[in-house]
Amino acid sequence: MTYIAKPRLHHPSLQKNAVGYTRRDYEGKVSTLCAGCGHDSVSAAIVQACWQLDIEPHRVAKLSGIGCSSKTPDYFLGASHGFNTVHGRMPSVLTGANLANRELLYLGISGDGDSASIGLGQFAHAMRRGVRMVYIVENNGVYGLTKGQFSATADRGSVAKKGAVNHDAAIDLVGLALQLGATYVARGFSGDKTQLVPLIEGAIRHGGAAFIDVISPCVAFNNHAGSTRSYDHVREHNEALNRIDFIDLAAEQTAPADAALIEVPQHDGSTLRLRRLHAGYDPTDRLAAMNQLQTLQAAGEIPTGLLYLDPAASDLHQALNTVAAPLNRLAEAELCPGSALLAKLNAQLR
Ligand SMILES: Cc1ncc(C[n+]2csc(CCOP(=O)(O)OP(=O)(O)O)c2C)c(N)n1
Ligand code: SF4
Ligand SMILES: [Mg+2]
Repeated sequence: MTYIAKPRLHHPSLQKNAVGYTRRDYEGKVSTLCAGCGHDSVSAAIVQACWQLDIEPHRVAKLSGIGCSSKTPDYFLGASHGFNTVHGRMPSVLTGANLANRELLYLGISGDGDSASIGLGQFAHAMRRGVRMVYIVENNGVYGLTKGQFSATADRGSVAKKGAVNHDAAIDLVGLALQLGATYVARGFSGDKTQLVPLIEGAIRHGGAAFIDVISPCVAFNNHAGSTRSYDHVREHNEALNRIDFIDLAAEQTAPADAALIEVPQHDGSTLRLRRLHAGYDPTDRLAAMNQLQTLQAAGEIPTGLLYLDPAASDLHQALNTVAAPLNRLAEAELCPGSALLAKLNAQLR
């Protein structure tokens, strides 16, 4: 047996959400990750967010690549659709699935090795195309599964467990996502679930490419002094720019009286209310976000929170003007244009 199934029985009095599911219905198998691995906290945050947002588990598709992080979809949403791709190829498989059926919620789970090394091109194109999904990178600065080599997101000067120093410049996935046109960009920390759960909820409600970089320490290979991805280092340098206070689904809103609150409307009529923790930070200004990020990171800080949100976000389906119905629901007459139309199309290309 390569996994441990969780007992299905649970207490009949467990609280149910609006669609009739308990929190336990959103769990998966028992995790086989190291005790204390940050990735398990990210799984717990996904469970919490989906339960709170009343998402039916069978309406979710979770896709991943290869790595400890990419194993985690087995540990949450056991009743959802799942696909474990080749290393670094999650974004293209997710793009295809999304184009075939836009009615599902797509969760792309990846690691810093999976997305910043072998899958960097895939990551970039999914962001620039605006594939509607929640793309989470569980970022620990190492290849956890293959025993702790530095990944491409490791900071220059960061020290490995056995003393080697990383001399390469780090790839900042948040900076890249911003530059590539992602319309929801956030950074969380697996050690701060209060911040992370609303960030995931906001991403689920978002109408375009949502990217969340979650600093998720690897306790086996990158949690020592000198590492910039250890629990201690991240706690000490975490600079939260804002907090999502709540996501309100009602269309009618009254303006908040508190100047520290900012309200950002989402494409579906919901509103996301943010509590400003950094004076003057405007999360709807892409250039300002890029500037602020660079400034804080140069000072050794780790900016977290909702870094950027485009309220007018659109997605790949809108760009391609695709049919709304899932392809498997189309009948032959809709799928086959007929020989007359085909001849006309061919004539246009001659
Ligand atoms: C094509 C291919 N190349 C290399 C590997 C070896 N490999 C497996 S996981 C991994 C890196 C995983 O790192 P990351 O995505 O950061 O996940 P983590 O384990 O740290 O969560 C590598 C290089 C592989 N499985 N497939
Ligand atoms: S090796 Fe690291 S990333 Fe993998 S399960 Fe253990 S702590 Fe987590
Ligand atoms: Mg990693």
